[in-house]
Amino acid sequence: MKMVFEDSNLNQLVYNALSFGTAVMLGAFVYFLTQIKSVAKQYQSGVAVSAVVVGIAGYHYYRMWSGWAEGTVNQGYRYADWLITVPLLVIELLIVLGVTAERRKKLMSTLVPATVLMIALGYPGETASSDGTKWTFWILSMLPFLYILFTLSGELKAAGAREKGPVASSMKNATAILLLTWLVYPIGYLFPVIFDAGNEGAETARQLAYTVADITAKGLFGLMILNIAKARSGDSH
Ligand code: RET
Repeated sequence: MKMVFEDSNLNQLVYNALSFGTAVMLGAFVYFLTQIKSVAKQYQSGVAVSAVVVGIAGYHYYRMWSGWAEGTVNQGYRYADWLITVPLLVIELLIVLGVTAERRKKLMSTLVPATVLMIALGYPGETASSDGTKWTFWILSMLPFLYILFTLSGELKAAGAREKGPVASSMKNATAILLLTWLVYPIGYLFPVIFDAGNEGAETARQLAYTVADITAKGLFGLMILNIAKARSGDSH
């Protein structure tokens, strides 16, 4: 194996994390596919979107992992992955939230462009070498980020208040996972700014943080979406 880092332990740690990420995403892909038919018809597309998200991520993790094994780091795969999957995660949530079709359309028309803007503004900062540029794009990207988080957590709270029993509690779980995992990204991004840019420990921490957050935001969140859809399907049968 060629090495990205001089420290072989850190190199191996990131290699293992990317390999683990690939395995979890591909396993989750198969699982979500088997679950589509287990929910009522109007929620099936929500579970299908979960499968698409982890399928796309599995491919990107495979590319990042094999790149790492050859001694290269391509942050482009992460950003390409987020660019596709983050809008999809928002869409899958809106499908199971139980808002009217009209409201859903309206929410999508602002939230989807906001997610694209957030990721697109992050990339130039992620690949920049100067701290000033990194901070500038971080601040710009935080604006759509905060808008998305406030809007989604407001919708989730409102939806949770409309529901009771298992639907309400699975919505609470989904909200917690959403807020906790999404916060990891803007913090992980700053590791090379807070520490020295060439610090291999900080770079390892950033790769691990992104990987754990991706697994949680896509896989575990997908499970929460499935729980909501299942609880809802029980109600309507
Ligand atoms: C960036 C740049 C710095 C500022 C902010 C960011 C936010 C990224 C987010 C990514 C979410 C990814 C998800 C992936 C799912 O699998 C782009 C790091 C705010 C919130 C949910």
